[in-house]
Amino acid sequence: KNGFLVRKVHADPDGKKTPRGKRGWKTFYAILKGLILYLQKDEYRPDKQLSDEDLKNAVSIHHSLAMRAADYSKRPNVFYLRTADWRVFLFQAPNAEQMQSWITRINTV
Ligand code: I3P
Repeated sequence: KNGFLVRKVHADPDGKKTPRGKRGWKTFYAILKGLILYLQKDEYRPDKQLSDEDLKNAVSIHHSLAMRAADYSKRPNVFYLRTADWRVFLFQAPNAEQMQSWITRINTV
C-alpha cells in the first residue's frame, strides 16, 4: 500500500515526548512494504535508491498498533501509530477511507 501521508512525531523511543521544534506536520509519500513503513519526501520512483533520509524516516511496524485519533480534532482523518519501541506518530490521510485502509493494513500484517 502507498500514498501521501502527513506525519507528526508525538513521542520518541520509550514514549518520551518529542521536543518542540520537532513536532511539526510534514508530508511524505508512504510505502508499506512487508513490516516497514517507508516515508519518502518525494513520490516513489522504482529506479530511485532510498536516501539516508528515507532510511532514517522508515518505521518498523512489527508489533505496532494503529488506531484512529479520536481525541485529536485539529485535523481530520488522523490516526496514531504506536511502535514496539513506544514511539508515537500521528498520520493524516487524505480522506476517511484512506485512513481506515492504512489502519487495517498496518494492524493486519
Ligand atoms: C509544533 C507545530 C505543530 C503543533 C505542535 C508544535 O511546533 O506547530 O503543528 O502541533 O504542538 O509544537 P514545531 O514545528 O516547532 O515543533 P498541532 O498541529 O497538533 O497543534 P504540540 O507541541 O502541542 O504538539
